[in-house]
Amino acid sequence: MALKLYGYWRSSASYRVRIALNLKQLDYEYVPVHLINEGGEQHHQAYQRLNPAQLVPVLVDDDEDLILNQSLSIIEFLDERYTSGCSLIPDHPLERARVRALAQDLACDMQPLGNLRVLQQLEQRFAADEQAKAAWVRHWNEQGLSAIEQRLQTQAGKYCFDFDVTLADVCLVPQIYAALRFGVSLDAYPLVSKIYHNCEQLDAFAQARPERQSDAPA
Ligand SMILES: N[C@@H](CCC(=O)N[C@@H](CS)C(=O)NCC(=O)O)C(=O)O
Repeated sequence: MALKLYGYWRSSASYRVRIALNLKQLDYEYVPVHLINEGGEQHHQAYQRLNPAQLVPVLVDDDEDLILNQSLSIIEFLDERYTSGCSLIPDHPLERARVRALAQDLACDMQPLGNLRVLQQLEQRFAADEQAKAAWVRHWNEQGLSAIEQRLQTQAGKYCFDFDVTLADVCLVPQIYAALRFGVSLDAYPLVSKIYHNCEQLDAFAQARPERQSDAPA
């Protein structure tokens, strides 16, 4: 098998790539990188050779001499390189731009604020306890989701864009999974909630769920 995904079961960015690989109907080998055990395997020298930024995911394709980080770049690469499965980025320039903008709202503006290394700094440098860290994560998710709910009012259908599943849905589902984990209620975001549940009905999303990965605790 040529494609290898280095990831972690509960990492949102790895979850995005797993969904995309499934939607593109691509076989891949999943290589777990434990973000907590042994000081965090993302910091080990062997992994830093793949990604000096010490973050998952990384996609490796030995056949193509490819080592690629950044989930959005990985997903766009897969979408352009492989015609199998569904297309995750629409053809029309305006639709493409809108899909990318929503994906970036989620993956660039929301997710990094709840990242493990940010929460570790809050704890180590600013004495934040579990409650304070959860409040921090909830705050940024609620602020981000309010904006996303408003945006969806003008464009959503069954999914974030009524035409089909796109990169935006691939980014939405892992963000909601993470938000729910920290106690965010979806009551104030009915469109977000509907789209999350619609995506969850699809096999590609269900198979990518964190609990279903080989490195998830039993
Ligand atoms: N922008 C990157 C973000 C990657 C990222 O934040 N990865 C997290 C897991 S979701 C990570 O590896 N965290 C490890 C750490 O914080 O030490 C992407 O989309 O791939």
